[in-house]
Amino acid sequence: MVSMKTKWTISLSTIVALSLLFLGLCWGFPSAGAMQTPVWSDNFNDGNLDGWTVFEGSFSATTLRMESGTDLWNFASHPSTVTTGEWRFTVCVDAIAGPAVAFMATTTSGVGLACPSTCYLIFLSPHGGWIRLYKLESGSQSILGGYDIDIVLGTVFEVIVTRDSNGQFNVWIDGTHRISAVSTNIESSSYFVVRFHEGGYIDNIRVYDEILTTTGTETETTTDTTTTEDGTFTGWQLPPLPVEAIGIGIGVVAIIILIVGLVLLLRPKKIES
Ligand SMILES: [Ca+2]
Repeated sequence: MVSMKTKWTISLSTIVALSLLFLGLCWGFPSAGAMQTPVWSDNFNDGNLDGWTVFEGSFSATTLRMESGTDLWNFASHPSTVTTGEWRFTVCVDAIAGPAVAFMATTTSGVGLACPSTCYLIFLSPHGGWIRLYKLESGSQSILGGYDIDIVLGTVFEVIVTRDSNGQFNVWIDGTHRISAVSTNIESSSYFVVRFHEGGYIDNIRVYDEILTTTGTETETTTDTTTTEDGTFTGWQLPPLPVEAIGIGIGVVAIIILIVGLVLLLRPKKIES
């Protein structure tokens, strides 16, 4: 009876070990491409402005977002060469003149409203009562599309801009499709430029080289937004978790499972007497 019981115990532990090994091998190779990786992104949760060049006024990231100073003009740029794909960001409008975000700029030169002088930009204006997509070429402005909206100071907008290889733009504001336009005048980009007047902020910038959004916000359910910093809750999604962190987490779990499986397989067997 003792011998039978010992044999049964060994075979059960072997089954458990093989199962754990199988699980470990499966978990060690997570399916690739589950989430699209941005070409570049910044959520400022590291509290710094690394990668940015402030070329007028001031900005701070101590609130874990890119907060404009209160100068009349505040400009900053980040390298960005994407010309077809998707640009996402959260922007807080907190001054009557309103901010502008140039997502495809070939230069950081220009003055005031004509800076950057060659770019496509989204301009949110409480003063004008609209949100518009502009094209600037050598400082000359033209409106590609827009809509009227009363903007209360302090309002936070979730903006998604897409542009395909035919120059077709689509703009979603807070999940609603608002602007459709076509422009092929500018086909290169060197910078992403933010322009603020007397305050406001931008956060959760993500730039992709392919279009993910075609029907509104459905793809937004898997992305991050501001949930934990300074008590400002602007969405229900989880805080940003990089794909790399998920991969490392899965890898660590897989290694632990493999080790446990190996220990069970290789442990000293009971010798029948
Ligand atoms: Ca942030």
